[in-house]
Amino acid sequence: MTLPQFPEGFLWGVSSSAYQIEGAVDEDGRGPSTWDTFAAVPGRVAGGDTGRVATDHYHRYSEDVALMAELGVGAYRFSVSWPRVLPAGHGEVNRKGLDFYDRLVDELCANGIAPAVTLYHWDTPQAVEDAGGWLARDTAFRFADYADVVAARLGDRVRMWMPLNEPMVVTLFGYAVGAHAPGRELMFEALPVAHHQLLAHGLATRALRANGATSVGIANHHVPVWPASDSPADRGAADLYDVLVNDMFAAPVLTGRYPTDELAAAMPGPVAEDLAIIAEPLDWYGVNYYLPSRVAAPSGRETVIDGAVLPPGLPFDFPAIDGYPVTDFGWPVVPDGLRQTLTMLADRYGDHLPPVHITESGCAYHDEVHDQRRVDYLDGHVRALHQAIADGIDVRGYFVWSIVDNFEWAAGYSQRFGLVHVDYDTLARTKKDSFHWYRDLIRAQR
Ligand code: GBH
Repeated sequence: MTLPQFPEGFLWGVSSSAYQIEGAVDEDGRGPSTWDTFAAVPGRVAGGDTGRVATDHYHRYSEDVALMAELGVGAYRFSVSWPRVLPAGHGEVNRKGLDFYDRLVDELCANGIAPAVTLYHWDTPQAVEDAGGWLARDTAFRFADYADVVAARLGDRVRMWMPLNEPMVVTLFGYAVGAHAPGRELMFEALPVAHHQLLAHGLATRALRANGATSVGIANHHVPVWPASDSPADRGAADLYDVLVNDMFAAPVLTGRYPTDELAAAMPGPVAEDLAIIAEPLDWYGVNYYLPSRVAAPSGRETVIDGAVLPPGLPFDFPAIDGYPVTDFGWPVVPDGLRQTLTMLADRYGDHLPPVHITESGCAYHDEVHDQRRVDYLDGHVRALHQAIADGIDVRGYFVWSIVDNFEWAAGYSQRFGLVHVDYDTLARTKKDSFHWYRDLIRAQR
């Protein structure tokens, strides 16, 4: 089949994050992070896995950049580890930690690959967590100081910046239900975590711009929400879920408002003043898409997300989505969900929505080299994206999650998202068929 043609200048990339690939957790002065602490607790991460070695990217980054160069990507989205740069979360800067990112950025530039930097992909310095983490307003200001430190060192070479990755997942998984670090089960008491991250995003955006950044966005997780039925109870549950996972993180950033007065009233601090900071206009908006959510009214049964049993009392349930192939993670493969997500954002935010980048898209399959199912997955999603662009949505880039297999959070190394296979005994990298497919897709563009 012919490969789809995208608009001229469309940016093809790959994504990763620090804790998931770097390893070297005790090296060169890195401080402990919430994920070191969380993964050390038996039962929190599948197989007792930790990020101690991960893919050893900290030492093998040149090899990984060479793979990206062979792939032909225009950009690499990676995250800077806050505890590597500021071991105590603030104060003393760890020069050696920053040096690592300096070398990485230079290596990318030497290979013609634009660095796209996430400042926070979930690895909070443990000291910041001990001082209240995202429940504390002060964390937002500490984060802006950290953004300033990184931008001062790397800003001359970084093409795109995004302060945060998926504040929704940190709020819901990290603080509301406890499936991720720091493992809190605060349910609706976790709402301040959303607000403080959004404030951190706004403050960091200003700090980046003060250092000359000209391309700042966010990587938000979005899902099309499918009500399980037309019943008022199911529709009500679906609407609430939609507000909590989609609108609560998009509307403040894009329009300066929380989706409902109730939510605004539930947030801590001078909310109206904060919203003016949170809504600092962005150069682009990043969407991470994996799968839709089917939502029903609570059933009384146990609710499981990504293998984690959720605390009782959630106001919704997630019945299975049948009728689609599933990945080895058990997620349904719904390429049209990507188009639906983009349509939802365009309909909701209209002129407030800047050009979009798909900052993550990918799937977990175990196939070591011949991963035809990943090829089919990516091909389907790229075609759905092509359709969304034909519909009139301004999408400027697509980043595959992920360049190499890596530490998949609570699932440890049991799930593989890479275009490149990693043997966790030898740390050898092997290109999968999907790597060659993606290379050919990029080459086939004008
Ligand atoms: C992203 O999170 C992360 O940014 C990245 O670090 C991670 O490796 C990648 O995705 C792959 O997981 O209960 O079946 O409805 C995405 C996190 C994935 C969380 C889907 C909610 C719901 C699955 N989300 N998940 S299900």
